[in-house]
Amino acid sequence: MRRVLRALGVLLILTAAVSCTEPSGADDAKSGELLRHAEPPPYERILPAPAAVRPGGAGYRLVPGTVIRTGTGSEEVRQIGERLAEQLRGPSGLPLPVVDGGAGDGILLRLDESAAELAEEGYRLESTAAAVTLTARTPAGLFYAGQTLRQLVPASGAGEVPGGTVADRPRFAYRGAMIDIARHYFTVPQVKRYLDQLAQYKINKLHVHLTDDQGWRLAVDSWPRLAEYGGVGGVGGGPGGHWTKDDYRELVEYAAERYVEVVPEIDMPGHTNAALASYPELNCDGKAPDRYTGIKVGFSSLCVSKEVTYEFVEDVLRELAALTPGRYLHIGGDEAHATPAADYAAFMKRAQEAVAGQGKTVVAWHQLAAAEPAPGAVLQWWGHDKTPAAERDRVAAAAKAGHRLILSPADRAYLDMKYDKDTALGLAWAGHVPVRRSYAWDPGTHLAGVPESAVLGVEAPLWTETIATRADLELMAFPRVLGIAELGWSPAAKLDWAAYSQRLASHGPRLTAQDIGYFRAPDVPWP
Ligand code: NGO
Repeated sequence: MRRVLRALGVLLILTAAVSCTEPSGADDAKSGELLRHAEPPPYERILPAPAAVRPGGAGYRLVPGTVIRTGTGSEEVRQIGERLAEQLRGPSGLPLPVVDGGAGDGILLRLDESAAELAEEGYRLESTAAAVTLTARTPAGLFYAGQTLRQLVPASGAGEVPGGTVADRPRFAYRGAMIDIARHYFTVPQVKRYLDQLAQYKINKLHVHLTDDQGWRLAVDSWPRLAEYGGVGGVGGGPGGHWTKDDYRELVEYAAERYVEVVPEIDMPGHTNAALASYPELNCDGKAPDRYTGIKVGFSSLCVSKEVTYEFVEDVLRELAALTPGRYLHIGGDEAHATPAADYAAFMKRAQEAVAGQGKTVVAWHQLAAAEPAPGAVLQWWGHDKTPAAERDRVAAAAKAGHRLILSPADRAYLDMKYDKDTALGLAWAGHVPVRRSYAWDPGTHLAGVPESAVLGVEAPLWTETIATRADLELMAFPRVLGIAELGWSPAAKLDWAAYSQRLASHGPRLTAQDIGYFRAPDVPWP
């Protein structure tokens, strides 16, 4: 039986090699027909593709006596070991106790701060008959080594970690996903679940869009009506809700344990109807509008000429900064169509000063390039192939002036765009975004005049005008968010649709095993 299986495996490897020679330039529909599933060999299945893999030699067999060794001296390494054990116990069915001893067989976690050849978040994984050794310079690297190991262990049942070596490091420092909890409210447990799903693919930033016209979702002590009144409702008039400060802290802590930094966004000066509805004094005419449950954009604005507006901005950002250990505060700045250009520039100047006053770094949507980005401000590009040249040029000029960019091209990285005409959920203002289209671009060369050195990384935003449940979220995010994770992590030389689509397909059963309701996109050769 085993020989038959092995022969089958060889056959599959051969067909994989053949299918990988297919030109990746073929158009979307056509390639969907051409590719058939050919299970890649284990080290080719790792997603995101590692910088370097060298399969070979005897592998390490997981047995009932296998232990995870975290050495002595670091509580953090111990925690990483405990969490890895939890993640491996389910699929393997083994007890996998975590022990202090550093020497012996088993799964070894080694933090080696002197390993200069390993990058900040990089790691090395070696699997031999004697042990699987994970080595990293930082705890984050060790965590990622563990996530790679998870993918080398069979999806179910004990088995073997095939022999070989992975030497890995990320291409970009910022590998993000965003969730909009303002249009439809999502709870902290729901967001934690998403975060867990993302962290295993080495995503390290979670941007939370906390406020918009339809809802204000975070408690602010100095302006309590924001959440109490402005947090009620949402698109379509559902119940809505908001996070208390403890809820937010809980998410931040949970994220940190998975080496994810939370990037909170308070969208200003537009997208502020929920705040304007909560406090009449924030409106130029002193009258509070009704709460809003539709999905139009660009109609609201804070009152730029009133001093109380800046008291509000400073209070909110001060309280938010105090809750946020991460370095970034995102202040929105998109679609301020109800704010005249000069007012916009004046407002963004003060909002950026308020961020700096809290010792944080500004992130804003790329419209900030039309005003004056403060030194060090990061711009988030959400344009698309048809964005006018003047707007692109402004962003390129900002990059030239030293601003780093997060790339979220709407016609590639937006998870709320429909896959195709048959997708029931989602929007289509940036066109349809099939899985192949969302993957097949290179962040290092995507924007003319923006060299790779100006690219901080990538982010896949999930706007929730049409997304209300965990099932909606998973259907739109998966599998596209995995492609964005690979673009953020893997070296440019490894980006290849034919190989990626086989790799992604091999993750189908793993997603199912985790009960992730992904879209079985027709352009992916699922098994
Ligand atoms: C735009 C808009 C959001 C919408 C989203 C829908 C940005 C940055 N502002 O993206 O308010 O929700 O499109 O796709």
